[in-house]
This record gives sequence, C-alpha cells and structure tokens, in this order.
Amino acid sequence: MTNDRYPFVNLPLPYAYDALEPFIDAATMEVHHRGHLQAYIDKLNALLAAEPRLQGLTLPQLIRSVPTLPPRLRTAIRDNAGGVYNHRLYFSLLTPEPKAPTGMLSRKIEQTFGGMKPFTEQFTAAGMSVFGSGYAWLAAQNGTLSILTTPNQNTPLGAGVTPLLVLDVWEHAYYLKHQNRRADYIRSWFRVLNWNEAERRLHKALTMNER
Ligand code: MN3
Repeated sequence: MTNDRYPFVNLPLPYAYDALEPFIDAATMEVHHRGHLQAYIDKLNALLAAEPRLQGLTLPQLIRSVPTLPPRLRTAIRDNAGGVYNHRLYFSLLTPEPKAPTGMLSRKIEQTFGGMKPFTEQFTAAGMSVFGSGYAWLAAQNGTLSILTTPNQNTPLGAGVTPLLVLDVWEHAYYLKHQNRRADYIRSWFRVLNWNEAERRLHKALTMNER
C-alpha cells in the first residue's frame, strides 16, 4: 500500500466532488477534501518532518503510539494523524453507487441490532449524541459489532477494534447544506454509504488487525 506513511499526500477522491449530489453537496465535499483534509495532512507532515523516528509509522501505528510519545507530541499527533485517518476513512466509505449491505455484515447487523432499521435508528441517535465535534462509528471487535462515538479527531483504534463505518459530525461536514440540521445530514449520509467497503473491512478485521 502506498501513501500510508510520511510524507502523506492528499490523493484525489475516487469520485467527483459533485458525485454524491443531492445527498452531499459538491461545495461541502470540495472544502472538506481540498480544505480540511489537506490541512490535517500538511500539519501532520510538518510535525513528522522534525521526528524522523516516527516517519516509518502508518496512521494506525502513529495513533496507537500516542501514549508512548513524548508529552509535547501527544496532542498534536493524536489530532492530526487522527484527522488524516478519520477523513480518509470517511471519504472511502462514501460512494455515488450505493448498494444495500449483503453477506456477513448484513447478517451481523441483523443479529446485533435486529435489522437495518433499528441499526439506522441507533446509529443516528449516536451521531446526534456527539456534543460539539466528533464522530460516530460502527466498529468490529473480535467479530462483534458495536456503535461508538469519539470527540474531536479521536479514533476508536485500540486493541482489536476495526472501524467499519464512520460518520463525521463536525459542522464542516454539513453546515453549508444543512446548517444546524444534523439529523438531515445523517439521513443523507445513509443514502451514499459504501457498504461494499464496510463489508471488505469486516472481512479484513476477521483475518488481521489493520496495520
Ligand atoms: Mn471532517
């Protein structure tokens, strides 16, 4: 895999900025990718330029290394490596050609939440519950699904936790189109979800932890 460690590059998205219209608008997609993600990449590269020992680490490795870093680096690496990781994941889990979940992920959602409708309701409630800026996640741990939230640019990457879906509820993800109506944005987000990619991530989680 290329571009998974320093120096990080902001690759073009695999779809056009307007490809998710009318659910996620082109202006939001462009400022989110070309503006916000680029800024996290630039800040992370600037930090790592002065830390040769950290330049060989992938984003998950950087994020997991935070507790062992010198105190002066902890917040900056957590926020900026998290900002790059979370946004790359967010964009990779959107698609202009969404297909309903099938296979193992669909079965696990059925077993864990009682079906797509209750899952959607619980996930929406989690997204709505984030106070201020943060994320809601569907994550797998040892084959078990759960819904989590994190503040700021924190991730749920920890022992054996693999994110399958991530919902960015920072206002920059929806304010241009939906202003303060976060629930409308979450409804739209569900319409352009890349379930194939989530399914692929579940299979990968069951065979190895992300490195
Ligand atoms: Mn964002």
